[in-house]
Amino acid sequence: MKALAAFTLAAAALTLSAPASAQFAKAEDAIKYRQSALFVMGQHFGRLGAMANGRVPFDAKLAQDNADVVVQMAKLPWAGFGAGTDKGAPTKALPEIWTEQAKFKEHSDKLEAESIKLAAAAKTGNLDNLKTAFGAAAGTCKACHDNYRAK
Ligand code: ASC
Repeated sequence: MKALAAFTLAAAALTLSAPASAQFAKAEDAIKYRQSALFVMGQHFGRLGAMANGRVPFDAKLAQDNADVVVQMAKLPWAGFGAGTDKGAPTKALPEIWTEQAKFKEHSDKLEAESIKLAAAAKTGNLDNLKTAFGAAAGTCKACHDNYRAK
């Protein structure tokens, strides 16, 4: 019984820490990983943007599904910005990411928080709620890009 409890706890800890402990064989892999995560997030975020901006009809179920993916994807890129990953593959990541780590983390935390609000807004099934939350989340994308991504 004790062993089972210990095993369950260990398994839970492993699951919870998985995104943050992603390990990479080389800098190139970390760079590809973060770019891939951001790309997938952008695709799903873009689908929400199309609804928020009236380019495609609002579909509450689709909005929910896409926002849920954004919430999960928003957790992933940051593990790919570890020490020594400023070069190793083509990247627009600016050196300030590594010299201003606390500030960079504030930006990523903000994105994660706004993504959660976006998913909550999508769940209401109300387009105006989605528009408001989409605008706030897009603002966090832009703020980070303005500061930490080369033009
Ligand atoms: C997107 C996307 C971004 C953000 C940004 C918001 O859909 O891919 O990077 O929105 O353009 O300003």
